[in-house]
Amino acid sequence: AQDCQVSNIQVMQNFDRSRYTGRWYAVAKKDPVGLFLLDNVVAQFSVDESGKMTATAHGRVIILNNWEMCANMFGTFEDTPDPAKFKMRYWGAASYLQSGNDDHWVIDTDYDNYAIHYSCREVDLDGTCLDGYSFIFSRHPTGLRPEDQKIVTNKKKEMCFLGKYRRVGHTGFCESS
Ligand code: AZE
Repeated sequence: AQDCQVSNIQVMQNFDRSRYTGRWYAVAKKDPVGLFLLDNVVAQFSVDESGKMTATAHGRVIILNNWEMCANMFGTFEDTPDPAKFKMRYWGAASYLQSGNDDHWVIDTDYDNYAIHYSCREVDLDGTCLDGYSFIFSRHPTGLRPEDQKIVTNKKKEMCFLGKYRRVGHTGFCESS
């Protein structure tokens, strides 16, 4: 569907959370309104003994008075009837970082190379997304394989986010913390 209705966006079929575990490097992102992770974004997904999905993430942020730091974040995921759609409660290791409860949808992944994430924070009256964010993840810090780029471009269109992404650089800024 390309009518930009949030409710019509297709997500990953038969999402397998255990195959999704491990490290993912953000290679591109579409920002929401307000403060957000700037770059050096790496996420690590786990599945605990009870089968619940959890994650940690870090990324460079600039908060308040131009204070640049590495945000260490945590997320827990609440299941929904759709195995690829979650509610993510998230918070920072430090209280002055952001916390919230966002949708967390896995749009597509091959588990071994790429993953496409989508979150709409605010659905407009016409059913389109008014404020949302999205990450394109890769298993490889060097970026997406050329063969995965076409898939990603198509999904960006389906999410109505095409042209709204920025590349996410990895400079090692968050590697020491
Ligand atoms: C995500 C991967 C799974 C775990 C988490 C993620 C999101 C984190 C944020 C963090 C924002 C922090 C800010 C700090 C000032 C989707 C990357 C927790 C949205 C803005």
